[in-house]
Amino acid sequence: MNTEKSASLFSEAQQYIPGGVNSPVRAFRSVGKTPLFIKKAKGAYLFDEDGNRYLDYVCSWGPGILGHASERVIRAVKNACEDGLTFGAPTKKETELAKMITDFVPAAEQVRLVSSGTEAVMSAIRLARGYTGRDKIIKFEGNYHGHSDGLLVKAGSGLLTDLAPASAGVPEGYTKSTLLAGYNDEESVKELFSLYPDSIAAVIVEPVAANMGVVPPKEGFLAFLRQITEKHGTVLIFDEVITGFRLALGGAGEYYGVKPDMVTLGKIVGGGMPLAAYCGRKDIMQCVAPVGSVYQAGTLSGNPVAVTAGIETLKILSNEREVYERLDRKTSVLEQAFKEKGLQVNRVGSLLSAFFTDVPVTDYETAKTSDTASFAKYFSYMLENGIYVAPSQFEAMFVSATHTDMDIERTAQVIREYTVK
Ligand code: KE4
Repeated sequence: MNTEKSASLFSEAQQYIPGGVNSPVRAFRSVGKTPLFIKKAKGAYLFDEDGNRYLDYVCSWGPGILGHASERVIRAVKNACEDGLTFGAPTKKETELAKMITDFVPAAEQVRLVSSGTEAVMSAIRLARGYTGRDKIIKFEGNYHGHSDGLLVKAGSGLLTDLAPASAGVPEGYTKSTLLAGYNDEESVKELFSLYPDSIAAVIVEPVAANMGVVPPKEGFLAFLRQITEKHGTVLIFDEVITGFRLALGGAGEYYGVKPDMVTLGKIVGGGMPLAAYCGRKDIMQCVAPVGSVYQAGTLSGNPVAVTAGIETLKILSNEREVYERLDRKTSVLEQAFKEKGLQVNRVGSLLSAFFTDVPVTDYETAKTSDTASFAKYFSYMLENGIYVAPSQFEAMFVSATHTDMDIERTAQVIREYTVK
């Protein structure tokens, strides 16, 4: 496969952009390869600058549930552009999208639109602290919630308090109020609440972890979090930037039947445009400026073009809800193929990870037993077969509505023919 143009574009990009990319995972460093420069995408396929075609299981890290360049979304976006790109003033479309979110997402009574998942999570955490008057938050090892300072804490083993930052440039003080528990480890959460019974503002969790690879919640784990946060007057935040509108129209909240106090959304909610949201109980959301004392703002928040893409995407998903059953069935075919290779496979709906380890992956510790060198060899094999999966063992595979049964069957065949090295 000729990738010369990507290689030369990559070396040029590195002169002007750190690492040649605008988000680290795109640099293909953990698989030791040169990233492909994508020229265009349509349906389930990406086309790189050398003219190679790839069946895409990254789907832009989740937004692409309808496949790339859905005609209806593109048409609506083109029309919206004709009316102007941004006004910095309220529009009725923002109300329309906010209403759709309150209709579909069980916990959403009010919504604030922002421009990225990081911004949604950063704002939700500030709001939970402002609402409760408390400082501490609990996050889970292996969960990623964007790159706001207080959430970049060094993962360690088991229960940790007084955490060190996981990134340069984050002052010690910024992570002192962040507590770390074990994902699926109820005892570690109980211990933190016994240490700090009245000073934890929020627990934030990926209801299905997808940033250590896909790790589903153990039976009852989410209900346990709901119960212990209720008992302590702590805000429960489901970070559904990945699972929102992915697992079901109502996301993980609907899928598992557990209602948090707040939800953060991104990716699908913007239909692939820079749009995200935080939402939740009205009494909490009413604490946000200009109504309340918790400040949050954004020049391009609720951008009319991005909102148009989001509205059109959610309209399609809400009118064709059988898409979720189809996604579930297609992804189960891939799950079966990976299992035949003896890999550890975690799947929830159209989210899937095959781990190159021989222990079941149920948390960060077990995820870390994966052989990343073996994963890198698999990644190269898939690429040589025209299949584009995430360039990291610790990311998810995403299936879109445009992956045909033939695409899925071909992928399963390629997986079955692979010899794990
Ligand atoms: P963004 O700021 O990247 O829009 O969203 C941050 C975020 C928040 N919460 C969850 C659960 C997330 O998965 C993310 C971002 N996801 C990664 C993929 N694992 C985005 C890809 C990237 O960093 O380039």
